[in-house]
Amino acid sequence: MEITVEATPNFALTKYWGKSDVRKKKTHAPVPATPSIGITVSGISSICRITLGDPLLQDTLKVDGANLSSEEMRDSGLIISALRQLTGFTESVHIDSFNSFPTAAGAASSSSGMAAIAFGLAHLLKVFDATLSLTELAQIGSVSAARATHGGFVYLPAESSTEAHQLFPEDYWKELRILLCITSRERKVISSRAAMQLSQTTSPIFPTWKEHAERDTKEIITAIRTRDFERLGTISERNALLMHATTMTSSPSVLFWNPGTLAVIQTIHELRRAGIHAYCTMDAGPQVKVLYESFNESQILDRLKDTPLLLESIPLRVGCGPRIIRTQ
Ligand code: 2P0
Repeated sequence: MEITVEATPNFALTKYWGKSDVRKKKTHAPVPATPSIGITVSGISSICRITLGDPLLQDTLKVDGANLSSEEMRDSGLIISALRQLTGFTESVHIDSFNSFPTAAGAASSSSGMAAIAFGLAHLLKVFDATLSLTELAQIGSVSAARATHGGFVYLPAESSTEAHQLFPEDYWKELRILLCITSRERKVISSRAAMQLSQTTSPIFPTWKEHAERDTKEIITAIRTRDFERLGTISERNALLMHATTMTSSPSVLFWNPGTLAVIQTIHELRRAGIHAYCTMDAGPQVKVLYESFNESQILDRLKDTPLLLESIPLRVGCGPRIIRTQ
């Protein structure tokens, strides 16, 4: 049995950064310490082929053509174990996953990768939402993947009892665009998981971050509801900067940015001073996601052409959740 699926990343407008002390009751999936709102994008994706094989073989996972070690397979292994417990299936699992964008570099590849694995396996094994929701299954592997199991604008509460769910569908705000500005293709030196734990345990501003994260998330929901772009952009940028401030003030300090990150942020600030509304958000890596409305696209792309150290910029739209490409 084989299935090929596609899932796209979910970029946070307000960030999940830190874990709660509690876990999901049924699956022990981690629960975020801060609520987050993210957009599932279209234009880049993780494509994942999953095959079930001889029960005597070991599970395998390849990402972008390279075999991962059993240590690196930990997150997908947790999803597979949860499904083995639930359904009793005995076959080995073989996953071959490709990202059309840099892996583990702050472009949310774990959100799309884990969402694809959870979605593909749930379909192969016919585990539907009544037994175990796809959202919770993905969250076992990576918390942000819970958001990537839905399309459009997705809310992930900081609670164990409420799941990530869609607030507004992908066609809700047709002019909204996200420009993925790639400033490095290297894997990051510290994982999101380790960096957020460090922020949570050592940054003196973590309590302030948590407080603002809750407020920002409430406010951004209103901004989306009223399609108030300036408000959405302002809150997103401030929320990202505060999240990065917690990493910079950790012990030891973690700086995800590179000179290209700063160059893009400065260009966007210049554009704003010139009256063009565009805003930056960054996740756990050096890439910048620029939020803008479609009618400003040519001016923004034109201005960014001259930005030093920017390797590539990819315009993205709001997209739908995972889909099946082929079953065999
Ligand atoms: C987010 N990030 O909300 C935030 C913003 C990065 C910065 O979710 O430990 O790979 O697997 O739950 O989901 C990245 O963290 O971490 C992330 P785990 P994950 O998108």
